[in-house]
Amino acid sequence: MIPKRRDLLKSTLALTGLAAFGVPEWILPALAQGETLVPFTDIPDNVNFEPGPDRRLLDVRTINGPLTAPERFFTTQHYGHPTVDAAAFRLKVSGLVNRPLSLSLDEIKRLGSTELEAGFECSGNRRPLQGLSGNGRWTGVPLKAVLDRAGVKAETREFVFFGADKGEEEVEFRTQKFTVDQQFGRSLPKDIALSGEPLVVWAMNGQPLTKHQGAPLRLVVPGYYGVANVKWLSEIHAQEEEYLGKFQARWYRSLKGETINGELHWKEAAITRMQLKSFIARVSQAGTRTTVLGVVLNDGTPIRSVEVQVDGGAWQPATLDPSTRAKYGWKLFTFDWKGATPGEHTLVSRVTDTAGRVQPTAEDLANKKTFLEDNSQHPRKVRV
Ligand SMILES: Nc1nc2c(c(=O)[nH]1)N[C@H]1C(S)=C(S)[C@@H](COP(=O)(O)O)O[C@H]1N2
Ligand SMILES: [Mo]
Repeated sequence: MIPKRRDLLKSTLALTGLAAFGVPEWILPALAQGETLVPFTDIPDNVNFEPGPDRRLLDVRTINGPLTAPERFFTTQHYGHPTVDAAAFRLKVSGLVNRPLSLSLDEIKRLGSTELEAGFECSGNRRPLQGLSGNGRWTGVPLKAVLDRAGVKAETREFVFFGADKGEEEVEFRTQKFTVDQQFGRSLPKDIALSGEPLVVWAMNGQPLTKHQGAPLRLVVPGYYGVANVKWLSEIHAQEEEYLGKFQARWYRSLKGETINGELHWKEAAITRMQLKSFIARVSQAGTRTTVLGVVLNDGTPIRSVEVQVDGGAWQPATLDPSTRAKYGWKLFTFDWKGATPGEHTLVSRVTDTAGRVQPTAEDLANKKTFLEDNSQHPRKVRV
């Protein structure tokens, strides 16, 4: 469904509070001045952006500022939304620590408070919708402060983060299958966990986390795919051995062919840092002007350039929105599309980072077997 102008206008009004976050006016759509959306013909009309009470996709055509409002932020998870009583809530820290902890929300907040802008996408996010993506300003305490309070023992090699959500899972072992209770769990190596960057957060965009976002507490690992950001965080376990739970070792992994010394090697790897990606989110017209707005997501490496190609022509430079400069926030870009003639067109964007990585084409990813981590250039079909 193409959002009706009235709905867009409503969301724009709802977002006027964003001025508090320093959103420049130029990025907000000038609907009052007769702006219209250019339809995307690669998005079907009947998409349900809220396919269930606990699932939501962002309609990227409604992006009109750097931060994604909580009621629009995409949401997905494996076992539904557990209810966590914030008053009775305790975060446990166990395993190879000198002082096992059981902290109330207030005790956690007293460990410190910091803010960080971070955007992320689900590793399964892909064309044509690209709706499993969003950007927030998170408030929380560095994970390191929590772990320092517990005193991490020298033998620790990684930390496992468990959510309050669980379900029954079949675990295969050779010719056997066992059905066991599994808590949602993800792990991080010691150096990343203690780097000072991951946060244990309780608020987004200045508001307490919603149930969708993992209230009362979640982990945010800047630069990583969504799966690292454990919601309804309930326990952190320090251990020496490698965690091989379903969502760490099996459900989220990539299988890619890599050519090393002229030979193809098949590599299975866990889903960790976001691969460099851009996509076109919205095209609008106001008077004689046609503006393309797009999104960049990556692991935090600075961006060198974003380019846009129209109907297979030359790559032309796009402009990065100066209000989206946060290292780990998503970046927005705009492109002034000159000479947009009525009819069908294909627009595609390509981002390059300062490490020299260039967003790959779908062809470049031909040897990626699993659908996760699809950061390929996305040719967007539009009708002017
Ligand atoms: N506890 C818990 N945390 C979880 C998940 C889950 O199933 N359980 N799903 C992960 C996945 S796959 C993604 S993409 C993000 C989605 O976060 P969001 O719903 O806030 O957008 O949460 C992650 N954290
Ligand atoms: Mo995900």
